[in-house]
Amino acid sequence: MSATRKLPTELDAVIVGAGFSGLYQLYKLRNLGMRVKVVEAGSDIGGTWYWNRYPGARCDVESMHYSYSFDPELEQEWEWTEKYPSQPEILSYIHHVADRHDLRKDVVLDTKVTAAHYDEDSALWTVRTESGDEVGARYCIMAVGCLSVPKKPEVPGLERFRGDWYHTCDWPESGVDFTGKRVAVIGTGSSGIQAIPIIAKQATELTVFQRTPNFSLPTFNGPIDQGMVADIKSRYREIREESRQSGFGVAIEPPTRSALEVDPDERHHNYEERWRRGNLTGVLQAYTDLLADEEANETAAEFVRGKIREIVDDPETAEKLCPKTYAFGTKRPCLDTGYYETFNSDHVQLVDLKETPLVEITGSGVRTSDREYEVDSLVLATGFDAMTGALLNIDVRGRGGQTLREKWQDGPALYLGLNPAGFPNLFTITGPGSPSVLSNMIVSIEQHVEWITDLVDHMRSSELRTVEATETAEKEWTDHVREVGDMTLYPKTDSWYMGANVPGKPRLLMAYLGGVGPYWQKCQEVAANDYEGFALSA
Ligand code: NA7
Repeated sequence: MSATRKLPTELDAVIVGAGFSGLYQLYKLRNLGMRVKVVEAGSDIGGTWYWNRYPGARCDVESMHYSYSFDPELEQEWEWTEKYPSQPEILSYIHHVADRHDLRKDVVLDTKVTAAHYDEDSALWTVRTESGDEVGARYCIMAVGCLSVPKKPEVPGLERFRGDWYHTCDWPESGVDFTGKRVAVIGTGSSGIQAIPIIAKQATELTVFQRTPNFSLPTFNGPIDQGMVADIKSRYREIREESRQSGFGVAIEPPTRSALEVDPDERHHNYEERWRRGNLTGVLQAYTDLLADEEANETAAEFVRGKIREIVDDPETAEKLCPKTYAFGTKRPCLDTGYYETFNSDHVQLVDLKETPLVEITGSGVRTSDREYEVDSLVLATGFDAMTGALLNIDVRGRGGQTLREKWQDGPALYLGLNPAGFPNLFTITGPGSPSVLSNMIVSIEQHVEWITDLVDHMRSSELRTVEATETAEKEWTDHVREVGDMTLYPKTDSWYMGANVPGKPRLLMAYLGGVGPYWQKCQEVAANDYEGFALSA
């Protein structure tokens, strides 16, 4: 035992990660009377919302829908202040939940898990940490988050840069003041788009380096509407259930018509009304075929481009900001507050990296194929090695010592996005092959946690020792995930959903597009049929 050991040597379950998923999993397994610890690399709980502290960080799901549903009193008591929750508010919500349910005592902070090895004789997992501690456990649950391994730009020179640099997902807790600074931001995904308007307010000069423009819609964020709050609170149970049965984990009225069967004026009017709702699903869910048919999609894409052209004064800049190379929605659309308007300020300039690619970071700035831009501070909003990055960063070994990295060399394979065959008693929360990042994450997290908890409970009451997906069930599910994805426009786009943002990463749609409701039904059926597709043994 190491002198500073933070973990016991034996547990029933180890959970890796103390975000929304790990904390809820802890709560559920502890309620079964199990010995459980959560191991967390960060210095505090919160996961995504602990790390992503960049200015303007905010969830793109509305506050009233981005919260746990398992504690009905909590959902009545908690008061969100804005339509969309900011990172500090979500973090204080997570802290409140942890305190309310006394979760912290079973969270081991500042401890990075480096390995998890399965031993076939004992049917136990040995989980190892960076400090050398080891713990044996029957179950190993990966609650590592889908967007938790930062990606830097694939150009040399960052170590030479003499100014300050920051990645949006590893932002100093004390914040950063860019007043009086010349700032460069590389990356225009959600993080860049949320941070840029705020950085622009402080910086004397802001240069935005854009590789691919994104579709972004306004949040129309503001103080939360108390009438809406009262209405939702009066029927929260019903709304939560509707969310669980929905396509993306937020209860909305599903579209019924094709975009192509509607008169262009009526269609425009509909998009306009939905634009004003200020959410992700409004325009995207206006018609049945926007994510499946290019011509239909183009009607929505052109509507959004029209908005960009209206907002941005300089026509050349507006054109650069207009996405034209992929279908609307197939890269995660962003929600912003004043993003496009920012480019109307004289001290903000946009550099199109498709025209003049990034070459290197220099001692004093950023060099493209055209010229060097001298800056004092550099912000990397360059995204993540999504969905598989955090799982593969851990040396996970299953039966026969097979590594997860070997198993997934052509892309992730799991049954139901929950368990890879050959890795008994190991579960992934919102793993690849489940709706995950293509849904309201909290709804999907709760589904997975509750399903895993029921399974573990069943194992214990039936005195079973191991559960693992069969190769056949895993293959059938993985094929199904691909087939459903292939019915949509998603696979045509280079996005992090496809692994396309990380050079060398296998290209395939990692999330399941069959819908949160149908997916949940499938998981329930599997459980009801004696965990069909899983091998359970004593
Ligand atoms: P994203 O959405 O992956 O955005 C990253 C951005 O950084 C995107 O514009 C990338 O361009 C750009 N990028 C990445 N690598 C480079 C290099 N090498 N050179 C230039 N530009 C680069 O990450 P976010 O953190 O913004 O958002 C992630 C999710 O969090 C978001 O989807 C929401 O679900 C919440 P690209 O598009 O790859 O050409």
